[in-house]
Amino acid sequence: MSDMYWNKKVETSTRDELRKHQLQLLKEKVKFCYENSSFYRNRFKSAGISPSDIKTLEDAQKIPFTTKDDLRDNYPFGMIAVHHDDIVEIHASSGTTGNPIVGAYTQNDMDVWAELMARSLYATGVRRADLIHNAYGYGLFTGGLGFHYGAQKIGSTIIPISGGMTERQIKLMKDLGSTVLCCTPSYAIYLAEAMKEAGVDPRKDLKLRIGHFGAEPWSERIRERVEKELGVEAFDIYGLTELCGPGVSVECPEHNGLHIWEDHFLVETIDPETGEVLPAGEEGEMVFTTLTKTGLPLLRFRTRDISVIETEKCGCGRTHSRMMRVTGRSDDMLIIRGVNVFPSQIEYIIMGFPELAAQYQIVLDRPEALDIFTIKAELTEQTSKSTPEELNALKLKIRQKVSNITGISPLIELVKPGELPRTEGKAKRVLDLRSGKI
Ligand code: DLL
Repeated sequence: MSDMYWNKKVETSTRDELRKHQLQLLKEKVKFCYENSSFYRNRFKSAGISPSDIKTLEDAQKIPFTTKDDLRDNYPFGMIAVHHDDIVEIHASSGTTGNPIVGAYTQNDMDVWAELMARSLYATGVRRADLIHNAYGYGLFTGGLGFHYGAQKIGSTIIPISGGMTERQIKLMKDLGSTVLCCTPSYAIYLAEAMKEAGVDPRKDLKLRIGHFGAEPWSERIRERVEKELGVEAFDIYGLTELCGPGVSVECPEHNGLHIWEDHFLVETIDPETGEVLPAGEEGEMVFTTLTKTGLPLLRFRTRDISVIETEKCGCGRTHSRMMRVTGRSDDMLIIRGVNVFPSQIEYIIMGFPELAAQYQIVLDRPEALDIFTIKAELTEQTSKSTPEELNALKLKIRQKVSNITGISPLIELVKPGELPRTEGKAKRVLDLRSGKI
């Protein structure tokens, strides 16, 4: 039985023990932030509170929220609570404008992250003997390296294939006998389709048994499809750059929500409109406090992810509360092929091109497995008279700029002045035709 857990004592400790442990860490972290981060010291002062006001876990509610905007306004290193020399690794994800959100980690943060990823992989049945095909992107995105560190901690064999080159992915999965697949759920579906086309039958030709899918919302219908088509047991895994990356929470074999590793994170659910804290079991925006992070600790960070938290013990014996699937966001962030994109980033880019008028539209569709990302932009009266060659060169420039800033390449459609739909009220900048497509 104990072989089910990476750290049985922690994963199955009573809720009382867990809460006691959280309170101790919360008090220490609040004091640490007050003493080491001018951002938090100022926040505390303007809220009229001091670390000694935090005496219970509920007292955390006295602390003002931290938002993505705070990170953006203090880009890149304004919120770091340690000396620069103590930062050993940087990751990043999309911010709301041109600047990314920077995750800066100390060695302590890296060790915790590897530990939580090992715990997450282990909870789903990954063991030393496994061969892990890791198709999450390596680089600034936390997916690739997060799984990498966790797999190494367990001692499994990691295949750092990263994204793209699907044919080669399939060949290697087959030749090496990979047993675990890690990638976004949409790439898993794409892989399944590509296998069909290549005449590869995953159930006969591959040894896959476990799939770790996350970084974007997915549904039970996708689970049924990937399980059937790839012959894996599919697990949902959640996380964000600001907290560590993947490994904040993961599904166990009961498949009834994702266990949040509460010995490292304090989670609350709030009403996104009023900020009011909601009781367990009610849907709201998840807010996390990092209890052990040192490089860039965050108090009451608003994730904008909407979910429901359940606190009853799970059939697997773990006591850490469970978040249900993320059902949406309380801001306008889009996740396109696993990459976070804010409409404001696109607007910022479009406005930087004097050849374009101010009207644009983002169109997202999913005719097959993968998202199609199109930006329609209106030309000015003058540029609409350009030659086809000039227009092609302009398209390429816009595409490159978007790709540089967001990490994802769109299709660009340049349209005549006045061609995009006008509304009397708010402009409809995003046309998302993907929902319910898979
Ligand atoms: O997506 C970390 C990650 C990598 C998680 C690989 C799981 C697997 P970011 O790029 O910072 O980090 O994006 C974080 O992605 O706030 C959610 O909106 C969304 N997200 C992440 N995991 C899930 C999931 C990584 N399992 C943002 N279900 C988060 C739904 C998810 N949305």
